[in-house]
Amino acid sequence: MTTATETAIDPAYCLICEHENPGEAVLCAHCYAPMALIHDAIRQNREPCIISVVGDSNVGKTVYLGFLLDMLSKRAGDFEAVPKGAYSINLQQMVVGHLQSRMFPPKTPSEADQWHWAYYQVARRRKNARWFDLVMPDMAGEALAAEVEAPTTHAVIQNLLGKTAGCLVLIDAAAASLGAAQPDLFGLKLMTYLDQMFASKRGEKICNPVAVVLCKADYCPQCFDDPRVFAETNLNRVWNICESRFANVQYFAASIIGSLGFGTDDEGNVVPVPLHAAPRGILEPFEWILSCLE
Ligand SMILES: Nc1nc2c(ncn2[C@@H]2O[C@H](COP(=O)(O)OP(=O)(O)OP(=O)(O)O)[C@@H](O)[C@H]2O)c(=O)[nH]1
Ligand SMILES: [Mg+2]
Ligand SMILES: [Zn+2]
Repeated sequence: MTTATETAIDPAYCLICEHENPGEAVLCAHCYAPMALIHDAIRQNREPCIISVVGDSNVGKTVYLGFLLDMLSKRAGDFEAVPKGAYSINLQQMVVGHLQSRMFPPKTPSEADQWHWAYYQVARRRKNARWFDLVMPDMAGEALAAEVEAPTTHAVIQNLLGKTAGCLVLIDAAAASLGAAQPDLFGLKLMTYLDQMFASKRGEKICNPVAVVLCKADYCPQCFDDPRVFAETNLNRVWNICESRFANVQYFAASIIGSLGFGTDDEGNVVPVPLHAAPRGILEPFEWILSCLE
């Protein structure tokens, strides 16, 4: 039997990329996953369940994930959630702190060693509920785009998505409702990439649950009425690939902002100012993914 102190100094295999790291390493030398997370996961002695939040740059991944973690730690819904390690709280602290100061958080740097990772144990508050060890990194949209264009550019993304049990694909509904093709085209690229990552047998549909989350729905509230119809109409390319390749897809609308003002930044650019946060539709996609994995 190994004790907690022994585990911390023993060399450890990264649970994301399987690279062997010396015990004192802070980040995995190969994929930059925090080693504290890996030691915590080894101590649990059960396979962690990786849920990934993916999407283009600027769709709202950081804001969404920060609020999701914050809601989980406040026991929203019928969840009981325990963050493992102070590093797991950094993302929600950063996001909530910025919004309280009426600012959006900064763009996530493309370098994987700068990303926030969260490791949570989550279960429903009911008898004999299964505990999930959830690993959720906040990836940068630009790094994801580079990886999707040229697979293996970012080993960490490929390893992570290859091990992902369920995925939240965030799409900018506000831009899509104004007729922009970029959200749909990038979504299509991402779904094609996920199709390759999750593929088991040729020709068979992918069974991993995929929640398509229509973000910034406060700009286009009709999205909340029927997210599926919204996607079919405004994100037809994504909708089609989901129909033909993914067996387990559900559509959700989400928004963090209750009211938005506009101001100028130091360089005189007009920027949105979040006047107050009113999260809506944040837990539902996550709840649905867990219900598929239970
Ligand atoms: N109106 C509205 N705007 C939002 C919402 N969520 C995010 N935004 C806007 O979208 C911008 C980008 O959000 P982020 O969470 O930083 O986006 P990201 O996907 O993490 O982007 P990268 O870090 O570049 O990958 C914010 O600065 C806001 O202007 C929302 O719920 N409503
Ligand atoms: Mg970000
Ligand atoms: Zn690694």
